[in-house]
Amino acid sequence: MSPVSTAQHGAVSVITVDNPPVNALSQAVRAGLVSGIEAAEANDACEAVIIICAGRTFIAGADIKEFGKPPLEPFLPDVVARIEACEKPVIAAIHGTALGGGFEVALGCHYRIALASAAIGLPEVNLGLLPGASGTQRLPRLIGAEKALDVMLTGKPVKAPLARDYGAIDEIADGDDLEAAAVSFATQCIARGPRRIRDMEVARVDAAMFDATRKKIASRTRGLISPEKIIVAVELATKTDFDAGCAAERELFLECMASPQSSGLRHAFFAERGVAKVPGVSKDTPKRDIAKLAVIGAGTMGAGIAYSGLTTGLEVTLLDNNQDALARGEKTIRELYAGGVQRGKLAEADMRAGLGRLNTSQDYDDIADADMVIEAVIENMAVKKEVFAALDKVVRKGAILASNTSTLSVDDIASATSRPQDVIGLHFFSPAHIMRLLEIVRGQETAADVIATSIGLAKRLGKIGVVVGNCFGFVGNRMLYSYGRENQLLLLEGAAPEYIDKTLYDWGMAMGPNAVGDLAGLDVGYYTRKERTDRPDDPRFYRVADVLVEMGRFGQKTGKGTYLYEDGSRKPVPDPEVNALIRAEAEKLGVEQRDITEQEIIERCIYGLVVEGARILEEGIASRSGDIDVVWMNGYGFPRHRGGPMHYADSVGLDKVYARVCEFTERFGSMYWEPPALLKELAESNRKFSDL
Ligand code: 3H9
Repeated sequence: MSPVSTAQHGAVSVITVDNPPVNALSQAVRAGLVSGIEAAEANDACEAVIIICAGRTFIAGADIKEFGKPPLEPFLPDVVARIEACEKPVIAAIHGTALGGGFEVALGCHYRIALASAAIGLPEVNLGLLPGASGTQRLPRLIGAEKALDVMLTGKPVKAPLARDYGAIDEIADGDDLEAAAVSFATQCIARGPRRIRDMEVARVDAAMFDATRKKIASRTRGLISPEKIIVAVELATKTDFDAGCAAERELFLECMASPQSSGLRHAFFAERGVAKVPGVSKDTPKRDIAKLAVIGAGTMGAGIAYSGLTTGLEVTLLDNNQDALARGEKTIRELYAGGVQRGKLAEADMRAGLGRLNTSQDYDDIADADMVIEAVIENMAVKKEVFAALDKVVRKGAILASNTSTLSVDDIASATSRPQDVIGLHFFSPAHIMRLLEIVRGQETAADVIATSIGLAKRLGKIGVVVGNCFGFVGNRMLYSYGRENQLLLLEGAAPEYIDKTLYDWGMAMGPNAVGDLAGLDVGYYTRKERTDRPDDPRFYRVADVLVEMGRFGQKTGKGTYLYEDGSRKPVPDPEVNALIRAEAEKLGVEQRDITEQEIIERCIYGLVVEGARILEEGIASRSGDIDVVWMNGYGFPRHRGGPMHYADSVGLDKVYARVCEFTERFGSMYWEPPALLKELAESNRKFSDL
């Protein structure tokens, strides 16, 4: 059955698209739209046409699942052109989100009416693309080049009332009955006749605006190709006729579509939605009610978690046995709220209500009725066990007991309680109220409803929850060890910190590893390494970092780490003293210093991640390679346009990655570079991690 149907309402033909979940423009929808328009045109009783959608939204775009496959006719630009060419007025009736190709369909229509709750947008940039069905040529004609650029370069949806102010929507429907409002609006449109955007002139624009835009977005779009192509296409809309503009847009679109960047970003899109599919946990798994949250430990992390909980309406008790720490934690929460209000992100009333839900305490008895407890004390097993033993005694049965550990065994922590089924790891990333990632660590005995509830909590907090298995460092920090290890070895082998950092930053990482270490505090890693029972027998292992910490150089917080920080500045300045120290350490350890290429830095650090990621997959710590990618893109500054380390390896070709890893085994020994059996197997059978 076609996902597109037509019904007649008096003089108005109503074409309805019904292609759940988001009415994406599959081939059948495209063909159905063309047939619907042709039938309406041939129908003498029809004087106007409405395109409307069933379900939760107007068309949310081209069908991304079809991308990368041979294109099927009719092509979307032709569908949009066919709608616009209709001799009878065509009206788009929009609810939910009209996005990408969906909004381009609406731009092909002669008029647009929307529910006040609807939004329009051209988010193609988020997929490494540009609007490819004449959006770059039509939207500037409708709302001017500057606003059109803003819509396309941010990729953010624009709410219907603002879109009407821009001129992108003609009418906001009264009430919720969109179809009735559209039918009534159609009578006005019949009187006005078709109004085609292709025939409109683009309002004059100062040519300098394009370069100003380039400068404005430069740092935000570092390394990306599609934003520049969007600017080029919109600039063309102001200079050439409509058809030439569309032809140029098509070429730019196809270039983007063929780029590894778009493939990486499309992978990111699906991988982030894929994390919701968790083995052993289905949509029907019951969830426990969470209204009262207790957070143990009022440090930066605890305060950030408490604040996140408050902003989503939870009642939160922040508990710390140290009164000063508790006061500091409360102050942090108040400052976070005040900052939100100052930046216009929060209403004062929300701040008051949030702070009204905050309690502080030094007494475990005060959290006896909590629905969930999140422990955020120092990363030390003995201390954590003490906390969990105390929780076990006091907190009501059925409450979820979570640890914000970033590395330690959730099973060991659970063993301090009589209810391991209620214990789970919730690894927040710092700053907890900003970072999107939440690693949800299932222990051996964690109950399915505890996992389901934690996934629900992540959503409620606006985070992406990735469920992972229990091992030292889980997915993220376990892999970080390999990445950091290679950075540290490269330092000893003669690559300067600033050289390594610049190489990886230019490759796309949000920051270089040495700058990150100084930001996070080198002491943090130092103490975590001390907790490791499986520390490799290698005197070079994190040698430079250890020596720096033992000298009191913790990073930004002490004004000195791998770099120097002058007068409280956050700008890393290379320190000749550190370079000399590294040379001396290399000599002591018998490591020969040499010239190291950028390619070697990238391959050793990134393939270090890939090798560890492959082991993680082998051990079942991650359910699929996409989960690992989501962790690294959202928690560790891995460039989204490279799709995460595992997708990146897939895109390079696992045969090539494997060959390089084998070379590293030869050169650097098997302690770190023994190729995982899974990598070998996939490389030899010409498969990818994403095929698993
Ligand atoms: C484009 O249009 C190019 C054109 O300019 C030119 C072409 C020539 N296709 O996000 P959700 C699936 S580029 C296929 O969880 P929400 C999604 O994978 C496109 N599938 O729901 C998920 O599947 P599953 C421009 C899609 O309510 C399910 O729908 N458009 C598509 O949180 C639910 O998704 C965009 O970039 C799609 N286009 O959010 C819009 N979209 O259940 C992308 C969604 O199996 N989409 N799915 O995991 C979105 O931003 C959000 O999905 C939306 C709904 C806001 C619509």
